[in-house]
Amino acid sequence: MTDPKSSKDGGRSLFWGCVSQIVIAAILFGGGVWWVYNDFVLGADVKRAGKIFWAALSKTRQLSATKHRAYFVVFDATGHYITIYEDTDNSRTFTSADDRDAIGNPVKLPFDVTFAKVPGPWLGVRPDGSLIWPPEGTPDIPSAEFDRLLADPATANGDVILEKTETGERACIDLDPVTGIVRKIAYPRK
Ligand SMILES: [Ca+2]
Ligand SMILES: [Ca+2]
Repeated sequence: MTDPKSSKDGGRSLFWGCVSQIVIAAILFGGGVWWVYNDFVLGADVKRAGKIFWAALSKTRQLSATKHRAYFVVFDATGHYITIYEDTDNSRTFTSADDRDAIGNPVKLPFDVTFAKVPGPWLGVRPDGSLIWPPEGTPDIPSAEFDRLLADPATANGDVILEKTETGERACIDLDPVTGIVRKIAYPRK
């Protein structure tokens, strides 16, 4: 026959065992949620904006290579849109004579994300893939300098910086003018 006292103790220890398991599960779940939030939700818009810019530049390089003509990524003055233009007059600079490419409808950045810094009003790509940097634009940041500045979020910089106005989250992008590639996209936290 079961001793009613020990049965009561057993029930109590079972209860506390369940409670501790629930607490551990809650901590693990909370940690998991935080990890997911930190890695996927926080900065999701600037990450998406970085990919949009990367895709637009890749498309521009592809057009330049296949059509043997310079093409331009043109930044809208509001900082929300980018459009691809052809160097129609072959001047190797963006002018009013240049046509917007047929496929190049303006691409909008995610809500509340803007270009906080760009090389200039436009960025050109030669048929060999190298970049035409706007002469009146902000000078290229060399890759070693980009990496050095990135070590401290307070000094982080980029040839292109995308920023979410509400949160201040940033995507800092390093371009290599010789190869024309997006060398690195970093997301420094302030
Ligand atoms: Ca032109
Ligand atoms: Ca650079």
